[in-house]
Amino acid sequence: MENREIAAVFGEMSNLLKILQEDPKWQFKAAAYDRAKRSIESFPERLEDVARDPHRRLTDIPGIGADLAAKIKELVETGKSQAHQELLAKVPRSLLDLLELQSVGPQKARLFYHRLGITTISELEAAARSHRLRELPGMSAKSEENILKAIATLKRASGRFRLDTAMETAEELSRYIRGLKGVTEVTPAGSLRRGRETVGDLDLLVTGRDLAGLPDDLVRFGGIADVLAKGEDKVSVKLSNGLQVDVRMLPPESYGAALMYFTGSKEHNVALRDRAKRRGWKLSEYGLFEGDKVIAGRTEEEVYERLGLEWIPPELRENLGEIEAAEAGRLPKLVELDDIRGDLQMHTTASDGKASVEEMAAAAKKLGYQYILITDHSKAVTIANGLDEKRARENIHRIHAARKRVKDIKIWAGAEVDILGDGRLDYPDDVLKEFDIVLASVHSRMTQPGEEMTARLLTALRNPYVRILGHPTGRQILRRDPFLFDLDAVMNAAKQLGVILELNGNPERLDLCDRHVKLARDKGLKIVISTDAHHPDHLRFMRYGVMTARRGWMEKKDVINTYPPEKLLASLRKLPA
Ligand code: DGT
Ligand code: CA
Ligand code: CA
Ligand code: ZN
Repeated sequence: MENREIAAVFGEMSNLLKILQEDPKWQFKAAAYDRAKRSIESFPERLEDVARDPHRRLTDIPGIGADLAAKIKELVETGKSQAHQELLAKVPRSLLDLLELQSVGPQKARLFYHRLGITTISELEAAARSHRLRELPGMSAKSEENILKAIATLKRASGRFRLDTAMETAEELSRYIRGLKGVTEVTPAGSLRRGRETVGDLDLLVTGRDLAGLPDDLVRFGGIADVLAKGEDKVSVKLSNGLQVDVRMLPPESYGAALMYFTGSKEHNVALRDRAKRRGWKLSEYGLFEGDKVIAGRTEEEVYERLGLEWIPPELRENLGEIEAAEAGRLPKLVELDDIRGDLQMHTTASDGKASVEEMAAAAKKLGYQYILITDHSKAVTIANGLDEKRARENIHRIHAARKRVKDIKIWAGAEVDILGDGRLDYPDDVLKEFDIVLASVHSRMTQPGEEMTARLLTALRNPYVRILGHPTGRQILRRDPFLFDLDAVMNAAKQLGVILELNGNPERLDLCDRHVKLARDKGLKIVISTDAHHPDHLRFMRYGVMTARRGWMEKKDVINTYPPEKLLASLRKLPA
């Protein structure tokens, strides 16, 4: 059993306790399960290995006491937890689906279940449409509307997985396959290789010597829920997290052509096939052919070259101008993860982060960074323990103190200041001027009409202390749509005022999205790629931000956190004298 599966069981137990509110100690127990879930999600080793190792103790893991350790052992050994099953038996299973909806937590699910007998998303939708929800305590016509929107978003998203889930799953499965007999190479293709923000299914390509035994070995992978097809050169499985994986076994002679074909996109492939046809050739997953003769196929580079093209990075393969650019030798030299020198959005225990300034700085140093900006929340974001003016000043002192203790990395004192409903900021200017760099973001009243949101953002940008606009559209992947507003106008204002737009690289957000990044690039705007880390491990989300920037055609020079520290500071808007 994988860590994420164990974490998911604890997450469900917490939710069930909160929905039922039967257990006399439900609040206490739910909090313990939540803590354990978070701890397990960020634990770097497989719990199963720790549990089976006689020299290790699960109770050494933060948030895991004797009781939870016993439950982990039980899960690892039997695949089930008795306590979890008992809780599940008390309510219809489908009630938990409601929690997938943005704005529905355990309290609301409990309310809908107890007052209206709602047990499924479609029953909830019917109740919202017939205006039965607004009668309930704490609900209104507006909250009914929000629930209908959330249901629509979920329906649209169904069947797709976030990039990070797909990536982690692909890496785990690839590691397993690489260890199997005869395998020399495993490469993820499809939308994952192109770095799309969501992935429909995984496409893994495998090559090697004598792969005859591979299908049988492959289906022994622990996380498989169902084998959908098992042939000589293709195996399709469904994993326990619902993700489908197509694994294809290929001969080395055509590996490049196959990699190109299965990387896609389909639109890119179609355009390349036409190009081959115009030259009297045929391009398929087996190679580039002149009549029956293969003229290229072993590597992607040789296929592109024969077609008169530079090799095109997978992130650009959407038939959105990359083929023309490759023909003209004008492909952008895309930004790379190695170019990144620092991270300009992260939270600490001062607000809702899980680590201290020193711990965040130490983790950033391990990544080779030269600087970080600490950006705790301001007071309006009460759910994230935002800081009032006094605590913000204390936090600046704390950051300055950490600066003296941690060598070889610049630690800048910043804030993620809330943009209030009317566009004013959540701190007065005399507090704003104390920070090295101020980031401003919207976290409330996200459903304002478009004109109001546009005016709100423009007002915020005009505040001379705002240097960066955080997660500009507010969307959350597979959960929440972007705010309605005139992004074009906001981008133009940012350009004129010298405000940098953030590409929030947290895989829940990726905001700006790839299309918007491209729009920013076409306008000549620079961006900063930040992780919005709430834990040292989250600094690694940078890879997803970089992939998205690459999908938006961004080069190193367009991304300010590839600059050395002095140049970065000089590239920000000048502060008032
Ligand atoms: P996904 O899985 O929905 O996130 O997106 P992809 O791009 O991974 O699509 P998928 O898994 O259906 O197919 C993988 C690749 O195989 C795709 O990117 C291009 C190639 N491919 C699939 N079907 C076709 C097709 O009908 N024509 C062409 N030319 N290529 C195809
Ligand atoms: Ca796919
Ligand atoms: Ca596929
Ligand atoms: Zn934020």
